[in-house]
Amino acid sequence: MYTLSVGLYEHFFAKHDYYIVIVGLDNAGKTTFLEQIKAKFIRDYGVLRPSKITSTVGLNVGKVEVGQVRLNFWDLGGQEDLRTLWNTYYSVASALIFVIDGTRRELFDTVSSCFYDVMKSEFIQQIPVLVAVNKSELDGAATASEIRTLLSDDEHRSDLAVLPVSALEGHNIDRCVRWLVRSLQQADQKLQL
Ligand code: G3D
Repeated sequence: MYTLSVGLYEHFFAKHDYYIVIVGLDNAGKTTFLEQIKAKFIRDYGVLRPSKITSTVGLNVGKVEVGQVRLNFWDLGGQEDLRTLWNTYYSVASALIFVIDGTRRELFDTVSSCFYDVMKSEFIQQIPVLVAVNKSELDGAATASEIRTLLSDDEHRSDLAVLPVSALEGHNIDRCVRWLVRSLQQADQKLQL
């Protein structure tokens, strides 16, 4: 009876943990993006002022709960020498967020080859991928469809989304998180079939 009660409790109330890797070139806005997620989904979270946010060196972590789901974020450093470490996280990741500075067109070739390298991973091919086109509030920022063309993404992948965001202003952050939760749950359902 005790085991049954614990089983039922876990079924209905236990949080399901997912692990989400955030990558992208240095200064794309990864840390600001994660700060906004925490600000929006953690009650009374003391958000860092943008001036206090420094570029990701090593790893920033964050944990938020959305309904029955707990999202554990790992924001990885984007400098060239740190990028080689990204794939050590892929095998345990449930989803990946690739953050792009939509205003730095001179970096788009680098972004494109970096994205290609990420997508080559057999682990990443099996999990939801969200491309966040950041700094979209600034004049001249690339649109989501421009970035789709740049990344030559596979339109047939339903678990890949490209969304314009402003991490600084919080635009579309909720939408990104809701897309992630929905995609992660759909991926789980497919595994159970
Ligand atoms: P990183 O973690 O990817 O290295 P950061 O990037 O989050 O440290 O952000 C790098 C710089 O971009 C920061 O500015 C930050 O305020 C700015 N930034 C992040 N997101 C946005 C955005 O949506 N819009 C605009 N306009 N700026 C953004 P500084 O000046 O501190 O380098």
